[in-house]
Amino acid sequence: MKTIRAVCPHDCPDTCAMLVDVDDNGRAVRVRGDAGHPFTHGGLCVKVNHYERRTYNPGRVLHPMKRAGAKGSGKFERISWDEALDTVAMNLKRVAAGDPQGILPYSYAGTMGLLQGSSMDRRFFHMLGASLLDRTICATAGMFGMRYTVGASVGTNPETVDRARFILIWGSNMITSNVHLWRYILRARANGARVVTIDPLRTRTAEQSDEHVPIIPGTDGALALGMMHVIVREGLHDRDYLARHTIGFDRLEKRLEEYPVPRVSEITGIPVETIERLAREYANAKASFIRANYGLQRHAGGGMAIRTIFCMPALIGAWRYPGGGALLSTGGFYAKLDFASLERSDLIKGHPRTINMSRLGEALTSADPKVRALVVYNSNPAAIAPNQQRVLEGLRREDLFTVVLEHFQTDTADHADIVLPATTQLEHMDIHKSYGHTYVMLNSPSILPLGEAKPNTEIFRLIADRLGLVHPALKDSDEAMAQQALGGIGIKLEDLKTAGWVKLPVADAPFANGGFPTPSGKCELYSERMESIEHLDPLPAYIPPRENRLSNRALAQTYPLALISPPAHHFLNSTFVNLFQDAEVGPTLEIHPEDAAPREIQDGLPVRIFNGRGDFVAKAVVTDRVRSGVVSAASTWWNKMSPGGRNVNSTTSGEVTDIGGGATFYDNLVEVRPAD
Ligand SMILES: Nc1nc2c(c(=O)[nH]1)N[C@H]1C(S)=C(S)[C@@H](COP(=O)(O)OP(=O)(O)OC[C@H]3O[C@@H](n4cnc5c(=O)[nH]c(N)nc54)[C@H](O)[C@@H]3O)O[C@H]1N2
Ligand SMILES: Nc1nc2c(c(=O)[nH]1)N[C@H]1C(S)=C(S)[C@@H](COP(=O)(O)OP(=O)(O)OC[C@H]3O[C@@H](n4cnc5c(=O)[nH]c(N)nc54)[C@H](O)[C@@H]3O)O[C@H]1N2
Ligand code: SF4
Ligand SMILES: [Mo]
Repeated sequence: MKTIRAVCPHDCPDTCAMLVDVDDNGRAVRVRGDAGHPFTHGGLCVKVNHYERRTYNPGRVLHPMKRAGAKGSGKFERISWDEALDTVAMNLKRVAAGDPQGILPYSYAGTMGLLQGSSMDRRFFHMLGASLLDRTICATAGMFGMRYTVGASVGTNPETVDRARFILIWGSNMITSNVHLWRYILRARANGARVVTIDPLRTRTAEQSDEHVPIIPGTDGALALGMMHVIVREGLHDRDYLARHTIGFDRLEKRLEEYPVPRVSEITGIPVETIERLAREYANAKASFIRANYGLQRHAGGGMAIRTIFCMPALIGAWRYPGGGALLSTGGFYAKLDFASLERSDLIKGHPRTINMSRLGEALTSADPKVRALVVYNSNPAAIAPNQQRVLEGLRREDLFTVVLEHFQTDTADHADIVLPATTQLEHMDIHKSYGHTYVMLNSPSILPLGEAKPNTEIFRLIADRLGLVHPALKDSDEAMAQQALGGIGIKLEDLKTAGWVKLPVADAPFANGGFPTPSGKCELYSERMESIEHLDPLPAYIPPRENRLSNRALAQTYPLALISPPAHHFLNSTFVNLFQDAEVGPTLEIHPEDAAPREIQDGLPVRIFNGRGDFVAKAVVTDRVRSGVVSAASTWWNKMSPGGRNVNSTTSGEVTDIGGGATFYDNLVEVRPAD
């Protein structure tokens, strides 16, 4: 028996350190958390606790396959790697001969490993001159919101959160989607901090908080402005911090006059007294911590909302204290990793266009020049992309050649011409950054690849070779690429192999004395770049959802309910749906009794959820866990495991956020009826 150090690869802020026990036959028999890791402390979540079962699952795709039925039918037959590579190379060559921009790579964070996620794949597509992909599906609105305000995806050092004195969990279901931070929250609470959760749903996290504030989706920016209004009106702001470390307070002060509390109460659906009390508690505690998460930026004004919330810690000087401040992502602390060497954008051939992944439906059905070949890896767009009707219409095009690199036969793989078997984290090496802590981590392979599976990196090396592309960068081994990336922060791969992880130098209160990574070095309450680059208001402002009872009254008359679709506890986006479908009670729609009664909707019976874009069917759960006027469908189910073969993304919009071109999954009005 031996034990190998590994890392959970999934798209989750926690990036857990794992240990894999391998028996003498080379079989992984157990996966567990590594108790030595300073942030993840040895716990894994329910999804990954038995990770070996995912790797050895009988449903794994272990051989190359070609389509043997209509697109979407899921009928395939096994072929050799040789035939698969020849077919892929021939088709990519054919498309590239016309216009290489007709080739579209489509990937996201199925694995967050830097090698299997964004190394050889990028080099390959760059050298081909393929269309570039703007990876916006999750986080770009908030990322740009932070960038214009505090300079980058940086914030509170997560390991100091236990020292916070007041905690706002803002649009985060932490116990489901970021459970390792919860331990720090509990310690802070044991030390006297109050914990308040702002969420339209009474989630597991809201339930365990001291207070739950149910907000109307997409109105968080207004709440932040209202709270800042109260803070300034009552003189609770930190004049010294503002003078030294921010720009534009005088202008912000004027702006805040436009957000008196009654107006904010009308927009957010939160009582005036609650807003005033929260503002005072937040400001008086000084070492106040805001855990913002991505839920609240999946709306038309998502970038501005995050920007507005990130103005709050500077207003009260919370950055002065360990545990104070705000956190959405720690990703920006890794800026010195050498991404340029990994991805080699210097190799880009010509001047290819960029396609926004959140608009895949549009790209596949109306881009000019046409998308003629699609290569999907680390993602399942047939299930997770918005505007699903358009996406599926595109994926079914007979003149589109689609390759999917996968572990499982997903909805997207069902639409492939060629499916290629990819290795899982136990079968390949990788290096990792995190968006919830500050360690660089190494995943060593613990077992040999199963069947004929190969790492993404190797698959792209092989395709490049078949295409006759010649460049030393296309020959680099995984180890060589890891070393190139680590070079930027002066870490040796060998040292990482010994230690397992290396902590980045992040101070306990990184912005106690300013030093924000903005052009001015200050927290930019007034952002010239918002105006010059984005042509948006340089000051925080409330940008309402596109689909909301106040901002679009006409639409709200036909489709009165705001539908959100946050992560299900046992799924990770659409990963694990085929393994844990029984742990969730089938696709559900949570609806408040006051909304259910007039529609004669009964608990446990199927309902049809619809709007102008499409519809899907789910089982009604009549509950006051969701605020009235809001309905919630835990996500993201595979279409083929959903009644009618469609999931919630049949109703979500392909419109994008104010900044960052992000998806607006939760900006979505619908109507609900009992299903026949
Ligand atoms: N178990 C599990 N963990 C996950 C994931 C998963 O699918 N399953 N997904 C991973 C990924 S990719 C990501 S990006 C993160 C996402 O992590 P989060 O950002 O935490 O996830 P969301 O569910 O999008 O948003 C969290 C909460 O926001 C609430 N919410 C929705 N709209 C609004 C709003 O307008 N305002 C406010 N205040 N709250 C709102 C939802 O009800 C939900 O409870 O989690 C990661 N971790
Ligand atoms: N309605 C609604 N839709 C949503 C969301 C929502 O909250 N509501 N959340 C959105 C968010 S935040 C995100 S991040 C996206 C996520 O959407 P995706 O990035 O598509 O994530 P997953 O659905 O988890 O699919 C990842 C796929 O990658 C595969 N994979 C994993 N590792 C590897 C590997 O090493 N090699 C290869 N070739 N494949 C691998 C997995 O098997 C899995 O099928 O979904 C978005 N869609
Ligand atoms: S999904 Fe998140 S919490 Fe679960 S093991 Fe992976 S990193 Fe840890
Ligand atoms: Mo995400």
